[in-house]
Amino acid sequence: MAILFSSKTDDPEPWRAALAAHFEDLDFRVWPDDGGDPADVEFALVWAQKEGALKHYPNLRAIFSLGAGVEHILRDSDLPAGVPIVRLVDAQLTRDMTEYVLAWVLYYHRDHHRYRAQQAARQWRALPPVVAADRQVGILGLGELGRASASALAGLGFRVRGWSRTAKEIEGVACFDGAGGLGEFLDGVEILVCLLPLTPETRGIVDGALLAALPAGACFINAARGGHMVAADLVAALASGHIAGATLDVFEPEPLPAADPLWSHPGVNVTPHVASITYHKTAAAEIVEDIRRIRDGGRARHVVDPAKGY
Ligand code: NDP
Ligand code: OXD
Repeated sequence: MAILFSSKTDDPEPWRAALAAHFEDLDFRVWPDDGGDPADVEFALVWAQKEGALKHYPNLRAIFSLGAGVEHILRDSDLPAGVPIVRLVDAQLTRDMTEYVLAWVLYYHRDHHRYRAQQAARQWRALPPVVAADRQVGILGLGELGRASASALAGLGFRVRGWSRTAKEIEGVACFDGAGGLGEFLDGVEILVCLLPLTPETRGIVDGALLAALPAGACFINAARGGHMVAADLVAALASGHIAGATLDVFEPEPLPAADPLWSHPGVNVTPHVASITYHKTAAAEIVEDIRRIRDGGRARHVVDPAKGY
């Protein structure tokens, strides 16, 4: 069975080994030196493929994303028609994202951003504590990742609310949906976390107006995509003091250019797109399960809707 691997950033070798453990007849081809007959290729594992590259394989049965996001596939205007695109849903990916979100929510909840500033000024001053039950956290996006983070925060006793496209019911989480529910969702959110997919509808959603709808002193964590955030608006909101701190894992472009002022902004923590890194062993097992289903005449479990963009 021929599988194509195409990524500028991921090392193919761990994937080759992980898939070889499942398929004795594996013919693992790495783009662009993929050798052999393109007509043999049944499946593609990709991250940001070259525009039009996948059209070269006439018998492709599914395109698997190497991550949860699929905007890096859908930005290709020359995709093969009718081939399902499958996003990654993996318990390890979800656990790692939950850890990242918990770590930074706790950082802001326990005023570490303020203590960091006090340390720089050699100031010894205890700030009045706020208990978790009085802290309002909001999650933009209640999918695989957002839901897990929201539930974990609720389990720690936070007041948690979440926002999604369609209505949800999640124990311990106040759920809001649709454009009409966004204003009510934002009202009073002191720590905002973005876990949305990047689509035409969500691009630029975290702009000046959205940040202004948060209470003064709110903090922002972006673990989704750089394109969700209007960086200039965030910098302005930090400068005015309305936003007290931001943790950013994702940027446009990536890597964040060395000259970008966000690197040295005292109110910003930068991490290099590591909130949840795909772990090839568990991710490969999920992809193998879907390949088996397709070869048995079924369909993959997490096929995206190109019209929605996720
Ligand atoms: P899902 O597709 O499972 O969930 C997406 C959620 O966003 C859903 O709740 C969906 O609503 C909601 N949503 C989508 N569009 C809108 C909209 N227009 N208005 C309101 N809500 C909307 O995605 P995942 O949870 O698996 O992943 C989320 C994103 O996290 C990925 O797309 C990726 O960009 C990012 N990510 C970042 C990583 C990192 O290391 N920084 C690692 C992994 C992922 P509904 O439920 O109604 O459909
Ligand atoms: C993903 C990512 O989408 O790592 O999985 O960003």
